[in-house]
Amino acid sequence: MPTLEEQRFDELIAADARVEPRDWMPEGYRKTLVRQISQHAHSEIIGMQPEANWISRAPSLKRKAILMAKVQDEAGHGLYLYSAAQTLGTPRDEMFQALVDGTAKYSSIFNYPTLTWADMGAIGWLVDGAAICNQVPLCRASYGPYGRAMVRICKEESFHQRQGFEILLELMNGTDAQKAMAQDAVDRWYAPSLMMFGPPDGDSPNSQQSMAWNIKRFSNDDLRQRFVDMLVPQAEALGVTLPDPDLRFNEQTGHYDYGQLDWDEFHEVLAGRGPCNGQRLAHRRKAFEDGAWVREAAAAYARTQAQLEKV
Ligand code: FAQ
Repeated sequence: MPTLEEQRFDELIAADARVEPRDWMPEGYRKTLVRQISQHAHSEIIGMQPEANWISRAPSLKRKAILMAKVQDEAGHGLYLYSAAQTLGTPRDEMFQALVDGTAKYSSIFNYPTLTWADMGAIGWLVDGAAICNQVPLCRASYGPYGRAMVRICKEESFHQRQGFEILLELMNGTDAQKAMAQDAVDRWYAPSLMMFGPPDGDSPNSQQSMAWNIKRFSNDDLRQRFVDMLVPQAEALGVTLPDPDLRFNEQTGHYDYGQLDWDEFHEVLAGRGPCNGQRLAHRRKAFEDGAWVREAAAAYARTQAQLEKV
């Protein structure tokens, strides 16, 4: 016999209503949300690094200003998301520790290197494009603070995607060397961006329960398909080739069939053995240590203010 609290929670989910921080929720629901939201926050924060690599080498002042604004947006997304996760009772320090210990995950995509300026275009177009496809449905996630944070994040991601598309478009209208650079970046980022949606549905242990709780609204494969269908006409407009010989329109399904992804590579990256995993975590740890004086100064200031208020 379910308790009254359990009944109320089940009713909220059945009515597709929002669960708020003070509502009772099953422990599994809370844990799933902390896992997904903190992983998402870590992804935004670690995700600043591949692009930050090009801020000082952007080809013009305008490109530098745009790239800096984008990377700052990612910091903001990370902060909203950590705040949303904190409403579930998990302290921020604990989430940070799990990231630097390697016990918490962040998106596989941020463990690939950014070798040329065209990678800024490919990240915006493909990585932010995949992020939007995955995240627009999360605006309707049943947990209120998560869904509301996603609304603003998705608006900003949509600008990010357009700026990436525009970088590639400009390169594709340029010299042969610029065209080759754009194509090379698309060749390297395409498959990893498809893996951002997670393992195939048959190997996704969390999907079913997360969908039953209205956290995830679509399965990993459904979203991946939606992304591929969206990319094909955009690639045609850009004049780039998507690096998949098996990609073709299927008249029967009305969707593009695509080739097998290298799931061994995905699991290697998740296990910490991707091209940049070590570098990304070392950099995050160092940034935290370098910021110690700011935290100490802020705490000292807060103490002084509190004492002044007493007198
Ligand atoms: N990378 O059972 P499922 C961005 C893990 S966008 C690493 O299918 P779930 C914007 C998964 O956590 C990127 N790990 O899991 C940006 C689970 O492990 P666990 C971030 C992955 O949660 C753009 C295990 O595999 N976006 O940052 C990945 O139901 C440009 C089994 O998988 C989000 O996080 C992966 N790709 O579905 C920033 C969106 N895929 O936890 C800077 C929110 C799966 O049991 C520059 N998250 N795993 O140990 C989600 O929608 C979901 O969590 C999925 C995974 C779809 C990622």
